[in-house]
Amino acid sequence: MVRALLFDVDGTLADTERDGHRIAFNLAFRDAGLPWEWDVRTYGDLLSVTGGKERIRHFLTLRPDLERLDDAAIAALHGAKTRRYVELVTRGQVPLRAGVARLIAEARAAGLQLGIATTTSPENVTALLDATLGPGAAKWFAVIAAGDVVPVKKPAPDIYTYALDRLGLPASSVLALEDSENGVRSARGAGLNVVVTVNDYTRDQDFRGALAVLESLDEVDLSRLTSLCSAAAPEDAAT
Ligand code: XBP
Ligand code: MG
Repeated sequence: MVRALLFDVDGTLADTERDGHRIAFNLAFRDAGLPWEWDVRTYGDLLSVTGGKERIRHFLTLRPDLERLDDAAIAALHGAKTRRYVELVTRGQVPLRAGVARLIAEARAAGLQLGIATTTSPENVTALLDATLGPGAAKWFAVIAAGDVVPVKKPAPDIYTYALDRLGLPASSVLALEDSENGVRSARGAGLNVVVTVNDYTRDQDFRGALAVLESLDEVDLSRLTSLCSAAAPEDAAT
C-alpha cells in the first residue's frame, strides 16, 4: 500500500532546468564577469552531472581553455546562482508541470505523506513550492531531502534512503516521481517504485526499472499510480 509520495523537483515538479537553473547560472556567470554562457543544448549535456557545484566543476574539466576556479570560488559562484534562482522562481517565472498540483491535492486529501528527494539546494525547493502552490506549501512536505544533506548525489541512492529514514517508512510503501535516468537509478537503488514523467532533456534516457514512463502527471490520478504499485511484479517490487 502506498503511504507516501516522494517527488523529485527539477524536471518533475517544473521545467526548472531549462527555464530556471540554466538562466540563474548564466546570470551568476555574468555577475561574476565570467564570459560563459550555457545555451539550452550545452546545458542538456551538462545535466549528466547532478548538483550545481559539481556541474560547474565538470564544465571546467571539459574546457581546459577557461580560467580555473578553486572549490571556494565555485562555492561562491554557486551561492550567487542560488540567489538568482530563488529570485526568479519567487517572481513566478517557472510554473508547475501539468498534473502536479492536482496529484499533490489528491494525495493530501487521501492522507498520504508527501516528501521531496532532490539534488538541488533546499532554499530552491522552498522557494519553488511556496511560489507555485502558495505561501506555506513547503510545510505540507514531511521531509525535504535536498542538496548537500547527503555526501553523494543522484544517481547514488543516498538522498532517497535519507528521505525514507525521515519518513520512517519502508521503501515498499513509498512511490517516487522522477524525470531522469539519474533519478530512476537513485530511487531504485534505495528500493523504491518509481514513475517517470519525461521532459525534453530526458525523453531519450534509459528508464529501465520504472513502473511507467509518462508524458506528464496529467495522464494519471492517485488511484492509477497506486494500482501500478500494487501490480508491480514481486521481483520488481521494492522491498
Ligand atoms: C537536479 C540537479 C540540480 C540542479 C541544480 O537533479 O541536478 O543540480 O540542476 O541545483 P535532480 P543546484 O532533478 O535529479 O535532483 O545548483 O542547487 O545544485
Ligand atoms: Mg529531476
